[in-house]
Order: sequence, then structure tokens, then C-alpha cells
Amino acid sequence: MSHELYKNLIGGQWVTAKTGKTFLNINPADKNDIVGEFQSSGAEDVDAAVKAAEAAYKTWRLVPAPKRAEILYRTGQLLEQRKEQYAQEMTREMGKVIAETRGDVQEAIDTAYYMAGEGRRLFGQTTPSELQNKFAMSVRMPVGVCGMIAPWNFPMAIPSWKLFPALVCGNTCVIKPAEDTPLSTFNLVQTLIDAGLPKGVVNIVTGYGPDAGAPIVSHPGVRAVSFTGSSEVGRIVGQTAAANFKPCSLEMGGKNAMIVLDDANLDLALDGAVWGAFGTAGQRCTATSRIILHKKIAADFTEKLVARAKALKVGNGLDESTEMGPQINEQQIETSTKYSKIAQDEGAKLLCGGARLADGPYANGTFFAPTVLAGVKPTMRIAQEEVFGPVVSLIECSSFDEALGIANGIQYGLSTALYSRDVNHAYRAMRDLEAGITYVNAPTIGAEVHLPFGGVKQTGNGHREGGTGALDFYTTWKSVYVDYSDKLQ
Ligand code: TXE
Repeated sequence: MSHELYKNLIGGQWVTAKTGKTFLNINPADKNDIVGEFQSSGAEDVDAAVKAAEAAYKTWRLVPAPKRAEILYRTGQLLEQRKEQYAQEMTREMGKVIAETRGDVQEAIDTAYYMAGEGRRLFGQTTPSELQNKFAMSVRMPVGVCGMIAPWNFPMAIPSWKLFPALVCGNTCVIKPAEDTPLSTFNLVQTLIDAGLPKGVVNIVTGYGPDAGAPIVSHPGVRAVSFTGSSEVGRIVGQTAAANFKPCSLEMGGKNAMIVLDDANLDLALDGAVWGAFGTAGQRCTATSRIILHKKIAADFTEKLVARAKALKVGNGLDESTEMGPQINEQQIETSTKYSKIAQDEGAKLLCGGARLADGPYANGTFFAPTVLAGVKPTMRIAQEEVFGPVVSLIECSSFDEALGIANGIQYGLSTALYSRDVNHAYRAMRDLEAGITYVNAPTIGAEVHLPFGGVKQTGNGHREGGTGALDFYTTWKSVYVDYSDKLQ
């Protein structure tokens, strides 16, 4: 079957990479289905994209913010019309089930409308001055050209979290989507263009991380970098940005805990566990990967969770009845397989899954069985390291205090959940769980776009996407003093 060739978007033109190389975007549910062919770009292509963004910045920064916002508003409207088509294409390139890819596009729609509203706010401050006849204020200024490096697990939502606030603030952008899911970024940016975005304001360069991502981070014309991805790459990106004195937003991994106490609504907790652990086939930075169970309810909860995990319908996400899609690629299969084995070697008990699904309908894809491991101890590698697959660890505890200690005893700090009907426990969880996000009686996944998103400890470097935190990253403060005394000082 023939497939489409996609080109880089530089200065409003669709151009091939100077490298002359391309790569294929393949459906993880069916390796024979080629979604598209994309440019495998290098430093020269990035340089051209940055120069185009610098040229566009000269005029875009002067467009009034409410007018920039109108383009985002129209983008939201167009995305609503295109939602089903884009969701289907996203499931084809990423694998997650169609209900989730509809949610991914919806997240971009919500972000478009939310950031469109910010175009009429972008508040600064007026303050008293120390002197008579002098006025003092602080105003938000755009940063300039922003570089964006995106992962594959939220192929449209995450690019929208980066692009939309950057644009409303008056920045221009060079974005590199993940090599596994570039099409959704093209769909998003095409929608911005159809909504009236001027040429060169957003530029797309596709390719592999070291070839096309690294030059974005080090390019002197790029004034800020936003990265979502692995901790290993995040460290390199952060170090390069720091060496060049660039603001850099890093959002990386998680090892998210759900605590279930003996006074919890167990059915609710069970639903939260299944969705949190196996939604997006476990490939979320907020996925529930540790469930800390009070020993009084542990046996009952475990039995029901295993039954639910075994009953999940795994398959092609385009089938409406599928509950869990494939892993994005072979590397993710290897990681899930490796950690299932490491856990057992360290003494955990495999209750279900633990292996690739390779037969019959699964033969052409990268499918992994929903996996539950019991008897996990907090110090085991499976309880400490991110798997990013449908693999959940069950850890028993005897008290709420012990549960808090286990939940906090990791290097990450992204999302956490407590299931309990005790209001005192709920407020203590809110205060004491070391994480950027805490849910009470809800799973570890399900962020809303107008709240800050990000983590503490090694999950990130303190910046937030979503909410007004994004505006803080994509603007820089300028203090302005106006002396209207008409006197020599
Ligand atoms: O991530 P990478 P991968 C975690 C998760 C997963 C692991 C590997 O644990 O198993 O990362 O996934 C670009 N300079 N998360 O390999 O490599 C790359 O091209 C600049 C968590 O996909 O970090 C892609 O666009 N850029 C995460 C992006 O970085 C580079 C979501 C992410 O790729 C680069 C995804 C370089 N040297 C994975 N090398 C989350 N927080 O949700 C790669 N890239």
C-alpha cells in the first residue's frame, strides 16, 4: 500500500531534509501498515527552521495578544470538527484506544480555548514607585524562538501544551515531534495554519533525537527549550541548555503510587487501579505503577484486580471494544519484559501477564499482556524504576504512615492517589505526599489543562505545563519605570 511523504515545515514551506534521509512511521498494532514517511533531519535543517522562526518573531511579537488568541480560538473550533479523523490517525500511529485518542485531541481543544482566554489576560503588575511622579510596572514579554521536543505518548496533547501558551505569549516555535508519532503534530500545526497562523511562526523538523533534537537545544537562536521524555535524555537536554544559559522546562518520568486504605470504597479503587495501570497500556508518565494496599484489604483487592487485568480486551485500538492497545515499539516490549523478569528474580510473584502477546491477532504488533506483580518490597527495582508499560506492583502496608513512607521513598514525584473515606487522611495525603499532583479517591491519571502539570524531585526541574505556570515559562518579566516629573534627577 502506498503511503504519504511528509516534509519539514520551514518558514511556511514544505521542504525535504538536507540530509536526504527519511524514516517510516509504523502502526504498532500492525507493522505492515505504514502511516507515513517523514524527513530524517539534521543540524542544517534545524538551523533553517530557527532562522525562519527568528524572522517570523519580528512581526508575531507585535501582533496584539488578543489577536494571537483569536487564532487559537479558531484552532479549537477546527479541531472540534476534525476530532474524529485526527483521533483515528493518532490511534493508527500511536496505538492507544480510540476513546483515549479522542481524549488526546480534546485536551488540545481545551488547551486552545484556555490559552485563547489568556490572550486577554497575560497580566503584569502595577506597583507603587518610591518617587513622586514616577510610575512602575512589570510586563510579560515573549522569550523569542522556543524549541520544543515532544514524546510519543500524547502525540497531540503534549505539543498543544507547548505550542499554544508559547504562541499566545508572542513566541515563535521550532518543534520536533517524537519519531514514533509525528503525524499528530502535523495535524495540529496544519489546523493552526488553517486558523490563520502566519508563515514561519511554527516550524516542524522531524527526525531522531540526537540528529534533530540535540541541535534545537544547542542552537544559539533558540531562547528557551521545553522537553518531555525520558530522564536520560532530559538530563542531557538540561545540561546543554544550562551550559548555554537557556531556560529549560523538563518533564520526565514517574513511579506513581496509589494508596488504598482499609476504609476505602474498594470498587472505586479497583476501577481507578485498572484505568491508572493499564490506560494507554501503562505508557503515561502518570501511570499507576505501585499500588500500596492496606493488609486488611490486600487479598480481596488483589484477587479482583487480577481478574480484571486478565479480562481486559487487548488489541487494535481502532476497534471500539478494545480496552488496551499495543506498546509503541519493540523497545517498550523489551523494557516491560525485562522488568517483569527482574521483579521475579528479586522475589516478587507474577500473578498475570509478564510476557509479550505474539500469537494470532497479535502477531504483527507490539502487544504486552496486562501484568500484576504481588509481594513487591519498596526497595526492589520494580518498585523504584519506571517501566512505562502495563506492569503494576502491589506492595502491602500496615498503616497510613507506613504507606506515606513507601509512596515517598522514590526518586520521582509526579502523581499520587489516595483511596480512603477518612477526611483526615485525605488532607494529610494532600500535604505529605511528595508529588506535583495528588488525587483523592481518583486514579493517578486525568490532568485538567487549567491546572499546573509537573512534578517534584527527579520528575522535572520545577517548571509547570498547563495553567498559568506555562505562561511563566513562555514569558520573561520586564520592569518598566516611567518618570513623568519632567525634572533632571
Ligand atoms: O524517550 P526519549 P523514548 C520515558 C519512558 C520510556 C522512555 C524511553 O520511561 O520508556 O522514556 O522513551 C527526543 N537530544 N518516557 O525513547 O528518547 C526524541 O527524539 C534532544 C517518559 O521515546 O527521551 C523524542 O522526541 N532530543 C515520557 C523525545 O526526545 C532527544 C514520555 C523523547 O524521547 C535526544 C516518553 C537528544 N539527545 C518517554 N534523544 C513522559 N514523561 O511521559 C532523544 N530525543
